[in-house]
Amino acid sequence: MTILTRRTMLKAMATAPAIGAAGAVIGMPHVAHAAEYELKYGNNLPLTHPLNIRAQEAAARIAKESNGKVEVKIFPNNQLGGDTDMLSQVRSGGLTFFTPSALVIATLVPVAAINAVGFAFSDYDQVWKAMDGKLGAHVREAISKVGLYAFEKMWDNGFRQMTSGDKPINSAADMAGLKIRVPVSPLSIAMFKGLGAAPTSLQFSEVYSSLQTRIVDAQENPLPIIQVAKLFEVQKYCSLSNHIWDGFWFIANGRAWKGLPPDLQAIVAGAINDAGMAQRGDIKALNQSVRTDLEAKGLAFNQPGPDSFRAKLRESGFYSEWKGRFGDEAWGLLEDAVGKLA
Ligand code: X2X
Repeated sequence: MTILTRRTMLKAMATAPAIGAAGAVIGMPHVAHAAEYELKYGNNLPLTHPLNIRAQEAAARIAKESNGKVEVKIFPNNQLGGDTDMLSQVRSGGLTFFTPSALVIATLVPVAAINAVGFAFSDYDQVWKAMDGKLGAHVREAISKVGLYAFEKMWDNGFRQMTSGDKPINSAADMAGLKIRVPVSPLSIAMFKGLGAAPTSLQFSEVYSSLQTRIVDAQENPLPIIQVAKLFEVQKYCSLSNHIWDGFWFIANGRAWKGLPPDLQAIVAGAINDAGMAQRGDIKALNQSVRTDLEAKGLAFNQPGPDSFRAKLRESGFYSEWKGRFGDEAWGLLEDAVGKLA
């Protein structure tokens, strides 16, 4: 008798066909033999999110430019488990690629959460200058020290906004006691506690159901995620707080990456970094158009100013505590990009 556990099911799914296989590449001659390098990429987002759309383009380009030698198989939407599972799989080599949010990889590489300090970045010019510059280089270096390779161009998640079920959040005072889901991330927990809320860490795979069953009353994510994960079905209000800028590090298992010959590394890195740049453009455009769609679907929007939140975070000691945790070097690089914070 075969007993199907969650583990054995996940294993079975890992061998099932995934999107992005070489066969899906338009105009490619049929290649009878398997690719020399079969690289698995897992992520936590629905197929319709720009991250998956651009990743499929990258996979097709890699298959083509490598003449079928490299095949990237994509497992979207938590098919291989939640963030915590995928992070351990990419460390062990079970997965070659994963795109954790900066918040999530910070469970392993604490300094990676530096871009998510509350109300630090005010616009995308600041964000990309920092993340493509010294601050990003500092984080990539830290990621390399735990045996992972981070591609040069970070992908965009977006500015995080709050949604809630009972009442809109107009100022920091409305956060008191709010049961809000946050990612599995020490910084998110500390920040929402600092704001007076009652945060719970849950993997993204559990967000919809935990809102539906009212385990939590609120969550926070960029608008494109609220749209593609259909969170508007289980939330009523959206407060445009822009409280965190969040991005995804495209990371590879270090041994698998070093095992690719340099010419193939160049092909893979070129395709992934270019796809990341295009994905940034997609998210920026979506942030501007998605609100109208979500309003039509019943979400009521408001736009609280940042001042009451910033004041509350200062008062609770959030900035000084995290300055100490990140250290002077990283904090200095952040402040070079955004101005004085604490
Ligand atoms: O879990 C989330 O909220 C998400 C999808 O934004 C991250 O990956 C951090």
